[in-house]
Amino acid sequence: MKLPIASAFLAALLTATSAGAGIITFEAAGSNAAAITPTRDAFRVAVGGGAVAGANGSFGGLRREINWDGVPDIFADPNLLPGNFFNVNSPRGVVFSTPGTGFLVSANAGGVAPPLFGFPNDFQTFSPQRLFTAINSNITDVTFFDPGTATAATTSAFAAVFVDVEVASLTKLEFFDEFGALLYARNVLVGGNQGLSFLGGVADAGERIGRVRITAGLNTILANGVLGNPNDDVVVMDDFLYAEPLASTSVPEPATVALFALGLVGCFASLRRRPR
Ligand SMILES: [Ca+2]
Ligand SMILES: [Ca+2]
Ligand SMILES: [Ca+2]
Repeated sequence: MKLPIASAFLAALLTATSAGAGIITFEAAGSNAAAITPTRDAFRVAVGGGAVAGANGSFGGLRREINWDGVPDIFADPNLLPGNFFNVNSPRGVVFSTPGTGFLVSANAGGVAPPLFGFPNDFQTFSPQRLFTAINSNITDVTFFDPGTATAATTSAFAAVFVDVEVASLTKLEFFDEFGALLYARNVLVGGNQGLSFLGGVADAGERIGRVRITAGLNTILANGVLGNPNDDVVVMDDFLYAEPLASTSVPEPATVALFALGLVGCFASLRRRPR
């Protein structure tokens, strides 16, 4: 039970000490929610905002979370979830896109469609009762906006819970800056059949994330109970967590920060040169 926390902190330490600057990793995997909750909590602390959600999944104006559980039935299995649901219906500053044919949030028990996308022996929830997947693709791209607006934004941290990761090196997170340059790529830990995996990254040197690409397994879900093929690893997602998206104009440019720092150095230098 303690291994995931230890490995998360070890990974964070290694990342932080080896590069000096970069993206700090938070990761864990296991058979149940308890196996990944301490790492989820450590990610929450690193980003800030506490543990109590306000309106539209805002935690203290510092962090947003999406657990899918409040999505209404009209936007859940068998109905598609609009890619802009979390910037329009519930404005949280993220829009999803996929090379596939859309997105599906799983049904609650007793609904029109069976829960867990119709795979009760493969999936479980981290937060009951709803899960998330792209349809006809294993790719979900997440882009960021000033919440509720069309103004592009960036974030400094992103994490997701994955369900049923059974094969190493197929499921991963990639972070890109606003110009499309790759900032971070990491495979999600194997959680085993019906297991849960957590992977998150937090920028520690002012990096700004403009897009997150989630690759979930190698298989696809076509509809409730229907896979793209009978062989490859199918993976779906539960909670997303990310730092509050900030419009690019409100983030200090590194050059501005550098000039400001140079100005400060200049001030101190001139103070020290002043005759006594
Ligand atoms: Ca499975
Ligand atoms: Ca959920
Ligand atoms: Ca699987």
